[in-house]
Amino acid sequence: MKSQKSIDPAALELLPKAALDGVETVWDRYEAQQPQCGFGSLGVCCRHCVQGPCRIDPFGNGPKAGICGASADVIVTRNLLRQVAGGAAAHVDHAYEAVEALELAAKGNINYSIADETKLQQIARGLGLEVSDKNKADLALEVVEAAYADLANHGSKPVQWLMVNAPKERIAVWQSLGILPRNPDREIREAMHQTTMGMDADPVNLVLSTAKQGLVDGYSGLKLATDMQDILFGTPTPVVTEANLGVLKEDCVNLIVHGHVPLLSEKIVFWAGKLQEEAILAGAKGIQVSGVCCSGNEVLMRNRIPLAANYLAQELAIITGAIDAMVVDVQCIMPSLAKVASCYHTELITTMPIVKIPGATHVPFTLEGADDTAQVIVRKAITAYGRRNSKKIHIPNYKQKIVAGFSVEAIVSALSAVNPNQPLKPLVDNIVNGNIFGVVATVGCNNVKATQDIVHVELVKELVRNNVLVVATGCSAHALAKAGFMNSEGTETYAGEGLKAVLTAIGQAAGLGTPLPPVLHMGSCVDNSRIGDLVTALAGYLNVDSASLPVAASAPEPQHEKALSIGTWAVTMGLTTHLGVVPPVLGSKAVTELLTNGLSDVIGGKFYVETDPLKAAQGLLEDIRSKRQKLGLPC
Ligand code: CUV
Ligand code: SF4
Repeated sequence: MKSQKSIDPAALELLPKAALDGVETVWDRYEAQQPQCGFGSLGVCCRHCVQGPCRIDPFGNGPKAGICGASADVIVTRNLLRQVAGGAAAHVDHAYEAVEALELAAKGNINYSIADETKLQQIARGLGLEVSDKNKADLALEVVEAAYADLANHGSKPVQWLMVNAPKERIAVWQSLGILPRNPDREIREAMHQTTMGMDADPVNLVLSTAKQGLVDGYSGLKLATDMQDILFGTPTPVVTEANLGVLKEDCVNLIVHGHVPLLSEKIVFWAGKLQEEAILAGAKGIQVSGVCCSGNEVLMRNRIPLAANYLAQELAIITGAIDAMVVDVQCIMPSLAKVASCYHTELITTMPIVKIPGATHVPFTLEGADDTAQVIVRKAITAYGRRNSKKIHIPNYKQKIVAGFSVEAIVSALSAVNPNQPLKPLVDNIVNGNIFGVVATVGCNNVKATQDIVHVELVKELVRNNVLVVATGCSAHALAKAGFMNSEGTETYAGEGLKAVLTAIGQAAGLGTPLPPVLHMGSCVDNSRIGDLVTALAGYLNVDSASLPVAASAPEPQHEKALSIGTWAVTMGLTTHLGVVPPVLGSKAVTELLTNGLSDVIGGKFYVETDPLKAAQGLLEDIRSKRQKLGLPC
């Protein structure tokens, strides 16, 4: 078992307090689960019918097939397909809510505005819609109609969101493999069907269906969600703020937003601003909103809200004793939060019909009643402030200054300062001349199987030292923010000479007064679509397949099914995709070989599993080097 729980100094400071307060954390429960089931870990346990559970003996002495005859290859791939479909379902559901919000906003039925007309027009043009002098509500309704058409498509047409946004070369590859997704709901339903008892027994066919789910995730989940959210709330531009638990303010009402969909958290941020006076009347200096997980990333990118904690530290945030209320929407919310909150004065508030936690207060969120709900929640936080026990409060004094908000638009605008006519040229030129050796996207979660943040931080340290530009989202971005990779001091400390020179030059040209950070925060998990857009733009500019770019992806500490779907999408984009935690597939040698090797001949990308961050960095550098070689670039 791993020796250390976290490398985050704030987490390390709070763990003894958790023990002292008698509060159990994710790490305690992880220990209690040891040893974890070997069959499950290898992916060779099947519970898809009631004759089971069945398991395959990985050492070959016991059963080689389930009761129905399913082999290890079949069981492993069926399980993987279901996991990736689970992740895709989460993202498509998220996107659907955002489409609905845009529809109601455009019809004037809810109190949300259309904040970014430029983005709306750009998306409409991409969809082939006539933009000319339409008012924004009408145009938004046409975009909404196109989105609903994807979700209600009963024919065999591939989803339009993919067709208009993906690189042409990739579309051809996916078409030849027969994995262009149609209606995303239909594809997810089909994946569930395909994996029930007595269905597909061809591991290769199951892996291809898994790849198709990656595309569902990428275009009908991530891309669609980001597009809708940018139209509604604005496309991010660079912001300066802070990260880690030190952002909590002892003398303020501390309200945490946790989860993923920004529809409620945007309103919370707004009303926390409006109701400051009430907090002051209650004896506080004001209201401090901070973020956990991807809700945190969303309101960070658009509203400069500081990041409090990533996935593994969500309980520790409450253990500071300084959180008055934590409001959650969907995904990555540990059910344990209710028990942790009950040891303090913290009010845990659930808001969604599909996320209720016994012990939490449920305040139902609807788009129509969003302002009322947000006010109720902010006032609950103010009331809870009065119940604080000052003896139980301990806020670790750790935080890092960060620059975030790097949408593709923001990156292009910074680069335009160098070359207004061809903004991508300075980036590409520096990749070509080797000042920037390559680009790696680090994404995804923390996983309790790894020391918190260590894989993110050690991997990225090595990459940027070797002049790799890193773009990050999700809890990876949190980890790197906390570790000081998202400010100009980080450039000084960590970046190799070539990278440092480029970041300094762009920072100067863009009038920032400081170098760009070596890691660009591109947003939440659905904002991985922004990374996809960047990769697509680079491939388009160079007129090459994205699979041949010196670009790779990594989920250093993945835990959620969504991270597997995002990783699968990255593989379909032709990228070598590193996983720093072993996924449950090793029970089949053939499938492991296919995912980590064979797949690259078929689709251009592959998975690369390595738990040691330094070795992983070497592996990714090697991958980038071989891509540079093939493009004839200096290595
Ligand atoms: Ni969506 S999915 S633990 S919050 S990144 Fe963080 Fe990001 Fe993984 Fe969850
Ligand atoms: Fe066992 Fe087959 Fe049923 Fe799975 S589907 S539980 S392998 S009998």
